[in-house]
Amino acid sequence: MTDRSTIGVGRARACANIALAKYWGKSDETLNLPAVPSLSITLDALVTETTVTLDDALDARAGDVVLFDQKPRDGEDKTRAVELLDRVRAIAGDERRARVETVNHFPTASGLASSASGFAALATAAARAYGVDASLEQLSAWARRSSASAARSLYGGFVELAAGVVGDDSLAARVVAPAEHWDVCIVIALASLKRKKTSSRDGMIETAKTSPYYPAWVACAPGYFREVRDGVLARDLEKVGVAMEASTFAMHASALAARPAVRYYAAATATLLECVESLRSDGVAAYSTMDAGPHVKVLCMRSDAERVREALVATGAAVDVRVARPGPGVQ
Ligand code: 2P0
Repeated sequence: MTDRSTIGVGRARACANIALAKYWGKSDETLNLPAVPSLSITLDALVTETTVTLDDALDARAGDVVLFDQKPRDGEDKTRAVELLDRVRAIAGDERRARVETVNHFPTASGLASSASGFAALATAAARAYGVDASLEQLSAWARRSSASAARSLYGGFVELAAGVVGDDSLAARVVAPAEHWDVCIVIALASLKRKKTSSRDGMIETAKTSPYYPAWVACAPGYFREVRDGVLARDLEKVGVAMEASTFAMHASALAARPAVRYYAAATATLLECVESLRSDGVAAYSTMDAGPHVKVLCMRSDAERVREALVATGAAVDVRVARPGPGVQ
């Protein structure tokens, strides 16, 4: 039990992350454990702020209130937020319901990893509101249970999440190198502001169930992960970039071979990918990645970021292009 007089409001700010070695597929759906190891950069430009306020006026029947950008949110997003709150309530021994207010400083549900920053911020704010003294590792494991990529957003810089062992609910992410380790940028070209049709969760579950290429993906992913990890530690952009592109396209190939196909790219995606290839033939070290959405994210050195940004803008295929740098963990 916790001391009720000192608790009630928790606030947290977390940054989204972009995976250089991708997570796609689960080894344990109940505990939400990834089937493959992944490695990401936490990004300073994609921020979610969440406040959790315990509210005595909300009884168990009224339930929690979840607001995204000041609008009430129901459905799957709310269910997953309430499940996280339920787990924190069980640990705190406190039944009170909460009001959750989340503000995303970037477009949500379009493949820009809003669930990563969202659940990292929610786990942290909820622990604070309910007076639970949790370590970063515990918060990372709670966030992972809601969204595996969220486990990585508790930490700043370059972060890994191992593949999960079935039944192990303690799996948390850990830091590979701090944000200052390497002066790289991710230039994010938004291909569309539409909400995506297939969530990552549904997309990866369908891929695992029906794609003949899923076993090949699971077999190859640890190799891409090791190459990315070694490359990050050695600050070797070419090594990381080549392995990141291989991880990206293998993940998307496994999804495309699902029945029906799980397809995230749009027409603009191909134009943006071609732009990055042509930058490379002009001698700029720039490499593409894509997540569960049509956007293209480009890894390059900070000194090349402006040139990459201008080239992506000049294609006319992006609705917005922004530059992000390795950012901090949850605050
Ligand atoms: C990643 N993605 O490593 C990969 C690459 C999208 C493509 O993690 O089911 O929202 O909630 O654990 O974490 C997005 O999936 O999925 C994701 P759940 P999540 O960043």
